[in-house]
Amino acid sequence: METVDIVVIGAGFSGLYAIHKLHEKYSLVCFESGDGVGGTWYWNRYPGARVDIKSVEYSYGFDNDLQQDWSWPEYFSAQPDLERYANHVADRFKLRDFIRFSNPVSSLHFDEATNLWHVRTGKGDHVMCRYVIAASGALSAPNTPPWPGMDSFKGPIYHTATWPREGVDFSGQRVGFIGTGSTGIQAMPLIAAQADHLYVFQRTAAYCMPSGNRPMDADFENDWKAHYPERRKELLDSYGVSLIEYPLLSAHEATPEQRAEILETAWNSQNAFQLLFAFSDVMTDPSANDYVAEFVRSKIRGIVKDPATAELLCPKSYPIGGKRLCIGNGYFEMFNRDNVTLVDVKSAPIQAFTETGLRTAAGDFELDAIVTATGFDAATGALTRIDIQGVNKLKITEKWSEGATTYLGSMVAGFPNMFMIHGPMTPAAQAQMITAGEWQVDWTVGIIDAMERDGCTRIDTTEAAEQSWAAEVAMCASQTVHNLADSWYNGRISKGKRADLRSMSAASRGSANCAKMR
Ligand code: N01
Repeated sequence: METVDIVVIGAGFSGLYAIHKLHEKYSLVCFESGDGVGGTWYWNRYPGARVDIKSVEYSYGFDNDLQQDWSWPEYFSAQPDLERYANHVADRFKLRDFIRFSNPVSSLHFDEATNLWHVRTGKGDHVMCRYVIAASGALSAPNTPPWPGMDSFKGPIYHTATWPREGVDFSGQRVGFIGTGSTGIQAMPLIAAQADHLYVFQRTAAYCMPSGNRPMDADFENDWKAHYPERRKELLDSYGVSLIEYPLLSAHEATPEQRAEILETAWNSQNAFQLLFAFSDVMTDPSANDYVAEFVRSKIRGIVKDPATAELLCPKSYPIGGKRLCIGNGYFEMFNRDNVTLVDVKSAPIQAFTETGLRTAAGDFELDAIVTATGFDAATGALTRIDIQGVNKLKITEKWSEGATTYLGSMVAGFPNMFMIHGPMTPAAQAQMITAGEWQVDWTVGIIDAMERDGCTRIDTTEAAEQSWAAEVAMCASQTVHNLADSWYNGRISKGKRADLRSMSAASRGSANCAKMR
């Protein structure tokens, strides 16, 4: 049996950085379930996959030569460029030797007598280690609702998060698409352009603003390269780990003319999410929020020619920003195509997959292929799918049976020496995940270094600390509109997931800086 100091789970962006930070001082192994690096940007290779934060920000800041040398071809990078970047980093910093690919961790058992974790994997590896860093991703365990009859469908079923590497040709096919979140909205316009017909099965309409993606502008890039050190610091010191100018004007204080002008500017800003920061109270006051929500509904009615389709596409049941704001490239425009049909599965839910397609309460749809973009078992899923047993053989699934509890999203009481990056109740995708991942890894490395320096063998948190963090997260959540929508932020999407504020990651963005201070 092998013994190392540290096991890292996952070779996504945080895992790669953890390897880089630690491998010279400690013996280390990283287990990765895919056969390449990049995590999210390795798996999510569906058509249209693209980040919605500017790549000059959404990139590593730990090495100035790297950020000076690298050039992003577009403002908001597409998946192939992000995967290429992850591979470049793995090669440049010689990280691959530490990674065992296609080798998912299957169990983590803590041995109290030795204070060691026993790590077992799908390929049969058994490694003992002193510390575990779970960089397994907040959005990495795909969610597929268990529809009846899925096995009977004769055509292929794709999940966007496990898209075939060789791509899919939908030419001449009738395609059914389930899921109208950030992923679906990116993928569908490209599939519609190729398929014979696209049926969009919508349960909840989405707010979506234009991405404003464009080829990289040399002056913009050079300006960032000239100011990287101070901008990276600004990112780390900022509330959401992304550079945003926070407005001071309340939507209620603005005159109707000011409101119209500010919202139109935000819509055309080519800055994703700008609508949520159009006024100071969009994310905290439902009545202020409604000005912005109504503005987006008016845009949808202006873009989509068929009034009935437009009305169905208008989100009305939750505030804008309550779920993640989607960023599109021609999503609403796509519904003006003759080969796209919107199907309302809120009023007439999907009942089953059939041999030849989908059955909803309103009737049968004949399809050649079905795509699901039904999201993730977010925040906890990547961990609860591993058999994790801590002190007294306590299983993580039992510990979290009433909802996830963590301290700072980093540690779980009863699971010593195990650290999570982007764990439940961290900001996760509410922040900019590469930069947030860097500071969480730095913080974790600081703890490990201090333990080694001081001769400590075991660190744990307490249930009292978890409860106080849960209270802080709940307090932040209660002040935002996130609580007024069902989404992966608060666990109210995955079947069987406890829907309470304790599993809420979105809310902890406000607490993120507090976490950085401790
Ligand atoms: O997943 P989602 P996603 N019947 O959970 C629907 C990040 N991301 O993969 O809203 C019918 O948002 C569900 O319907 P409803 C980003 O953080 C970033 O799209 O629950 N429909 C919803 O429409 C994002 O938030 C980028 O009623 C069902 C959809 O499936 C996160 O990943 C790009 C259903 C799931 O939406 C997740 O996004 C992509 C059912 N039984 C993703 N079950 C960028 O950077 C679920 N749905 C741009």
